[in-house]
Amino acid sequence: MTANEPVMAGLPHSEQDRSDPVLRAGNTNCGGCGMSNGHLFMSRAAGNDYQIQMVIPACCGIVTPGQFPYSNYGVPVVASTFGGAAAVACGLSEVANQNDDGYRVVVWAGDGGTYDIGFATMSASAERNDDIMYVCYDNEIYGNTGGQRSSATPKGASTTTTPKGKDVGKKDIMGILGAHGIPYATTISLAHPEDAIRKFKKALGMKGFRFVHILAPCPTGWKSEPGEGIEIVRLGVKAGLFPIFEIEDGFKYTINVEPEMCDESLGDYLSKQGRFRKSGVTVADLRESIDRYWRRLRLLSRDE
Ligand SMILES: Cc1ncc(C[n+]2csc(CCOP(=O)(O)OP(=O)(O)O)c2C)c(N)n1
Ligand code: SF4
Repeated sequence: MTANEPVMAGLPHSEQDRSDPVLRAGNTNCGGCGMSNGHLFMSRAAGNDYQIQMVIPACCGIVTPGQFPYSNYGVPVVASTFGGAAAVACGLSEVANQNDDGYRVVVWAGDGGTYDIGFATMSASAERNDDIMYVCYDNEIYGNTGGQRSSATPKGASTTTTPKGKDVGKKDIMGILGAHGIPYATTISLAHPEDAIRKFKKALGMKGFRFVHILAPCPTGWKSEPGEGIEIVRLGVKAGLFPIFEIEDGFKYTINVEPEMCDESLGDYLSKQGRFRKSGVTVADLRESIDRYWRRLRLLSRDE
């Protein structure tokens, strides 16, 4: 199967070429889109071991495949409303489990669809412990509609609805998902491929509700260089801004990447993105909340 060859959603997996990655060449994502890297890692992790079906609500990810009848996704995809994503995935996974056809059902959603508009349905699905893997590629804005703020937008970032910079910080989505007591919740760094692929494999292999949170650079909205996305993530992780950790069964916290907590990395993280320029947010403005988060994370990850 080649890029731009028509793909019917729901094609029996026996007829799919499993060497196709989830996301194929010729898609419509902007150059340097972190969401594309997320797809690549999920593809590598799935390999020939897992058949994936995706449910994608409104977001850049549902524009990605291009125009019907062509698709640049190499797996079956159902497009859903924001509010419907987790519920549709729940139905598909019930069918997959009853048919025992080996499909792993994945919701692939942006932060707008996860933190805000699809939040209620996602929470209900997590509470039921539906057998789905929910991936949030978090570009910290509503990218597809021109870059409005979401509750994932960090403090100081300019968006079309916060032109002077957002004055409050980001919602703690990992803490919220952890509080649901789901089998697995994890953050993923695109700058740490081994850890990322290990976690995707782990989540794909598990049953029940799994949550995967990716910080996904968006050069268009972040006003950053397309070639610097991975470096920006590396700086964010190094500075402690995006903690890399897992939560199992809601209580077992494991830190996977130790940050250096250095101000220089935080400064570079900010200066590489035009979205922080207007507000003039400084390293000092962010350091206190980063340190506070880490104090909590260290307590939660302590072995009793
Ligand atoms: C209920 C509803 N509200 C608003 C929209 C318009 N809309 C489509 S995509 C989008 C932005 C989605 O943002 P996000 O989930 O963060 O994904 P991204 O576009 O950044 O990839 C919005 C607001 C919609 N389709 N449905
Ligand atoms: S707007 Fe951002 S998230 Fe959307 S395709 Fe472009 S880079 Fe990716």
